[in-house]
Amino acid sequence: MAEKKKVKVSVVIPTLNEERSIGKVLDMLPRGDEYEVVIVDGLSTDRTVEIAREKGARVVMEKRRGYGRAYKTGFKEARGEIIVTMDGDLTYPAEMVDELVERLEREGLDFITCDRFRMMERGAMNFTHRLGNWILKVAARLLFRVPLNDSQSGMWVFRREILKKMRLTSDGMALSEEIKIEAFRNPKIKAKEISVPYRPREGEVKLNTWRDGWNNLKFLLKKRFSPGSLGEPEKF
Ligand SMILES: Nc1nc2c(ncn2[C@@H]2O[C@H](COP(=O)(O)OP(=O)(O)OP(=O)(O)O)[C@@H](O)[C@H]2O)c(=O)[nH]1
Ligand SMILES: [Mg+2]
Repeated sequence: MAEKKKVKVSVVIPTLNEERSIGKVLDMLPRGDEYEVVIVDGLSTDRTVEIAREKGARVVMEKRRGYGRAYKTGFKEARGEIIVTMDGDLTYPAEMVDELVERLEREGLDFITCDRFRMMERGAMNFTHRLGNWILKVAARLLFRVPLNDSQSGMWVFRREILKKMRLTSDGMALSEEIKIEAFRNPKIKAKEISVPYRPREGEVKLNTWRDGWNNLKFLLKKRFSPGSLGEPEKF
């Protein structure tokens, strides 16, 4: 009997009511035995889950709220050696997955984070979000000495094995900066930032500018000065 081919790449996407875009995102992703898509759904009340299943994605339900919580659950479900992440809202270039995976391998990298700012399309981000992103980036650079242009990007490409070397605690949006800090601060992890296009969102905005921005800043301060207060890191 032929052995089942091993999954090489798991694309993990958290979703909360993304029915307008999730189908299009899934259509843009590469297909084949080497790939799997894991949708981590936060109990969407629209057709997100139905569409994702129709398109052949594996859907994992995570009723506990939060972007970070969804990803930590998704990482445990992923079977691929390489994990790729993105939003379900059509903002990130799903068509670049292959190219980025190839780059990770060719350059012997462990972690890639995709910078959204250098190639951002018109209308993709309003002024307030740009300002918030700038403040958070400067804070991350000052507090952790990480050479990031975009500390909040949600598109990462990494080897699953490095999760064991990371201390990931955030259940919220702050997981995005936390995973980058963990990757760039660890001398055993070869990390790089690469620019990709970033497009206007489809569907309703979920981010609460002031609440999430402030929480992300508070998180950076706690991680720097009182990491014990963040709780137990996730076990992978
Ligand atoms: N499972 C789950 N997914 C979530 C949750 N919050 C957000 N998401 C999804 O996580 C991804 C990122 O959230 P976004 O709302 O796009 O956040 P953002 O990109 O910072 O902001 P906007 O795109 O401007 O709204 C999207 O695919 C959301 O549907 C949650 O609590 N649980
Ligand atoms: Mg988004």
